Amino acid sequence: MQLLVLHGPNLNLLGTREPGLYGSATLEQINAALRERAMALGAGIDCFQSNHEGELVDRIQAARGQTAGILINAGAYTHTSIALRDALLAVAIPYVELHLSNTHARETFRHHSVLADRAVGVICGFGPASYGLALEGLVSHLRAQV
Ligand code: CA2
Repeated sequence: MQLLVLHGPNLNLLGTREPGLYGSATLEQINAALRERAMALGAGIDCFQSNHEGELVDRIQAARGQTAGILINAGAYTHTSIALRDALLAVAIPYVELHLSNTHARETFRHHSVLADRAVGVICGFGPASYGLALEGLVSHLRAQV
């Protein structure tokens, strides 16, 4: 089972700033932990981060036929990007939306997601552990489909 992990804008800065909000793990550390956990679950993962909306759209399009499921922390694009929503719906690959912070406990503009209503599920607020929880949820959802 091959999965895609997408990280949106500014998440390349993880571990360098705002540890109180986003934790102290770097993106590399998060990806490494996720890769191990995925392997233990019998899945492989491909991780991709971009600060550019179009690059994320391109990566989603390239996943068609290659990827059973997507984990996505779209960062601030979560709240704004109809382009990412359209791409996810176009490829029709099941996805789980996740966030490090509890977006509902923050500014009101972070309360709405343009991706959430079509996601398999949404995880937020557990820091770097959100990624592992989202992975477990996605894998068990995909296993239940077959
Ligand atoms: O909590 C999350 O995971 C977010 O997706 C993070 C986004 C934010 O816009 C979303 O509302 C919630 C921001 C990512 C910024 O990442 C940084 C990492 C380290 C230092 C500064 C920013």
